[in-house]
Amino acid sequence: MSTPTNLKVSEPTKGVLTITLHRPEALNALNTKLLEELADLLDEIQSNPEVGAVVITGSSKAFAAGADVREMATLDAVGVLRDPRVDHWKRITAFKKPLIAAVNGFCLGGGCELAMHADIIIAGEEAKFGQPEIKLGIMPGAGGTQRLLRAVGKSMAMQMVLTGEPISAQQAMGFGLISEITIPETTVERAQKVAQQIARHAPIAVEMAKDSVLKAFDTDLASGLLYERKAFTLLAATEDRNEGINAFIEKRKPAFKGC
Ligand code: CO8
Repeated sequence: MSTPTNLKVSEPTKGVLTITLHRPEALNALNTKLLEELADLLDEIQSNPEVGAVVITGSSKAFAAGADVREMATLDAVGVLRDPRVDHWKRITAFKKPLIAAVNGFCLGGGCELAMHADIIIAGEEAKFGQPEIKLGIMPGAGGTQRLLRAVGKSMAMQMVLTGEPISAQQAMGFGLISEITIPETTVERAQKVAQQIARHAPIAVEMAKDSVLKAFDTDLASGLLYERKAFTLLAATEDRNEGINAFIEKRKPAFKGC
């Protein structure tokens, strides 16, 4: 993969890789190039055993202010239909390792949709979450009507999507869109701490646990419980499961190997 120009990527530290969206001139607006670089990077990380979890963040002013409106203005209906970003979003959705969004500042439109692709969102107290597309005569197109509804419920999702007005980090916390509020200076650090905690666990168990929780979004309870049970049973075939249980019994720290 060539070096990304719209992302800053850390070396893995304690099993955690940090990706920083970097288009300061456009408040990290998600253009095709940025999304392609992100999707390529996540594809690559997928098979890197040194990475147990990923933190994605932006700047103190903006996590991301949405899709790139200037680029969108160049697309007609066929252009939107054939938009390569649809495939990039699919690849981001398919990422199997835990993804934690550390959000400060504006988190709008496609930016909010990207944050909602994360498994956990931790936000600074000044963060603003919104789906302002309606003000542009369009609507959310990368999951904003679906994932937002599942995160905050019908009434608040409708209010955000139909008025285009953002909500504060405190409101986002109250509605369950995010899991923690921090002071802005410590948002990334806190997300990295949570990611490190996750990255210490058995990788296959983490992957299956994430997969099972996500299954709840698109299945009924009985099917979800069956799915969970099968994943739980499969884990019994891993060496890490024996290691985890034996380490507990022997009162020592487990040494997981990812198999
Ligand atoms: N796209 C392109 N450029 C942007 C964007 C954007 N989304 N947001 C900000 N910028 C640029 C501005 O144009 C400006 O550039 P310049 O200095 O060259 O004029 C620079 O970033 C700084 O922005 P502002 O001067 O506007 O900064 P303010 O602090 O005054 O305002 C706001 C910040 C409130 C965030 C304001 O910039 C704003 O309203 N931005 C647009 C927000 C928006 O409407 N987002 C939704 C976009 S549509 C979308 O996300 C649809 C997703 C569908 C995905 C489907 C994929 C298949």
